[in-house]
Amino acid sequence: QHAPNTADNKQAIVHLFEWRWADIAAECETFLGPYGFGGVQVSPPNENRVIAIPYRPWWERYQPISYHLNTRSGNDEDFRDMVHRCNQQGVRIYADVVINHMCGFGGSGHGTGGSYFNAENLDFPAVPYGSNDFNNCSTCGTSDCKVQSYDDVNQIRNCRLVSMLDLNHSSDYVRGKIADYMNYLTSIGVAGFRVDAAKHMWPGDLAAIFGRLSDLNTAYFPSGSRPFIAMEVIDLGGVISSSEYIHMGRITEFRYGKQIGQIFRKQYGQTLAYLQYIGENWDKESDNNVLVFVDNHDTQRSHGAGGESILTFRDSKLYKMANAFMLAFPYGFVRMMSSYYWDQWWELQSWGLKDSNDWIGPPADGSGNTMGVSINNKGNCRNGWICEHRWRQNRNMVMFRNVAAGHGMFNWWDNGYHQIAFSRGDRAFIAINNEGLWALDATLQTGLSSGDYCDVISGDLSNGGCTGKTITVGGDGRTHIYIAGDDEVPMIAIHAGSKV
Ligand code: ARE
Ligand code: CA
Repeated sequence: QHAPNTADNKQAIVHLFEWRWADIAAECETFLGPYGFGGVQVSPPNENRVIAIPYRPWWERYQPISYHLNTRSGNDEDFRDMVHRCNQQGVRIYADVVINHMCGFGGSGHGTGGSYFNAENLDFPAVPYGSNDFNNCSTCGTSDCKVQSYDDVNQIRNCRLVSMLDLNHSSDYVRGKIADYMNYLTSIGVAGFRVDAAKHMWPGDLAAIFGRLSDLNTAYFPSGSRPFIAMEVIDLGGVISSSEYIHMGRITEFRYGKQIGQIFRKQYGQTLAYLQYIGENWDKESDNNVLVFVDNHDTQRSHGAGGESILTFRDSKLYKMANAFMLAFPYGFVRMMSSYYWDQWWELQSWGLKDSNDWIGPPADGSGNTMGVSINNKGNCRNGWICEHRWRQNRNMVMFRNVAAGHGMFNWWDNGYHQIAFSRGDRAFIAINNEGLWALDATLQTGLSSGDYCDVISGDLSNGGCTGKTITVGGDGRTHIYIAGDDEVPMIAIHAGSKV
């Protein structure tokens, strides 16, 4: 379904990419709950192939070996503990489910949970799946069984995505195994799924699998609640359209992050003024059908789509501005990215520059065990974890979005170029200045009731005072906004919950 099953109608989630379950549980209790986050997308919880060359890349988790919950993030017990503790805080867990395929062809060994597999014979006894459960080269039709052309629907769906053994979802048995796995997750208390590589599965097969899903666990959700579904369909035009999937749930709207990146980077003559029309009024799927994000774990390392336009933590100023816009504007269900750091190594390939370190896995010890997230007394993450979601500007805009929920966009203002402002009914107001040189200096309608408001970009409301700028709104709802062009983070955001 399209509704995310968040508690208290909360409006945004965060992808804690590669985090351990124990760390996520603690984060729900100490941070995500108190700051109004609706949920967490977690890395695939099921057992995966252990890749040694390169050494323990992040992408090994997209190569399933079984549906046992045993990975570098933790085991079954850790996962259950996390789901329970997060739900107790009103923070939902969304599992990334890799159901299009098993691991890459060739070789044999043991997965992260110790299960044996043979990827030469297509044997995964811990499920069990055998060679009959996979698409064969004749249903696919290419010489090496791999997807070779993204112009051929049959290849995309029946061939191996970068060599990974492609499950035959027309089989009742395969559908049953996948549904059992997903039902096991919801029985624990998971609220929904990010469905990996949905583009590579036939919509009819997915509908049959989703039709077998149980209602959510009534210990945490009203009876009859259905799992939230967000399908990974990269649709930048091409033979497969996101519209084939939206009757079943939301799709990941990749055009959004690409366009947001282009606009904030001022590429191709684009300006912030255009943002007024972003969403269904432009070329995208409608509000209720999309999951939106500035970057994700693929696009931040050029694996998915969007190329060099994508904004990430490496461009922190623009990234904060893009996230703030996304969280302020009423379009889509919002997902924030939370990353770990790696050193890039750019090398020239025939098609252009490539980061040859894009495979590097999460911070780990010498034996490849993922390291815990440590947090200093200022609330910032250390030892390689970036924690964009903890940056004040990002974190406070989550509350802005919650406070503004249900209110449309009003009082749009722009200078024709890179300065914009708008309100969300009488609940919230934001102004962004991406001119660089020129100040934003204008008297604007905020839609808010008169009073003093704490700007949640430059500070926090604390003990009735504001640690940042205070903005005074007059009886007519107007205020004078001044944002210097070279401000550290050139934005102002105030809302009904930030009244001093
Ligand atoms: C790895 C190695 C391969 C090796 C393979 C098997 O990199 O060289 O052959 O293992 O041994 C991730 C990584 C892959 C990795 C894989 C498995 O990105 O590099 O392969 O894990 O370990 C397409 C798909 C889309 C997919 C993107 C990345 O349509 O579904 O490619 N995204 C998801 C995940 C990824 C994950 C997988 C799927 C696989 O988010 O993290 O892969 O489970 C156009 C098309 C898009 C296409 C895009 C990029 O825009 O329209 O459809 O996306 O190009 O090719
Ligand atoms: Ca497939």
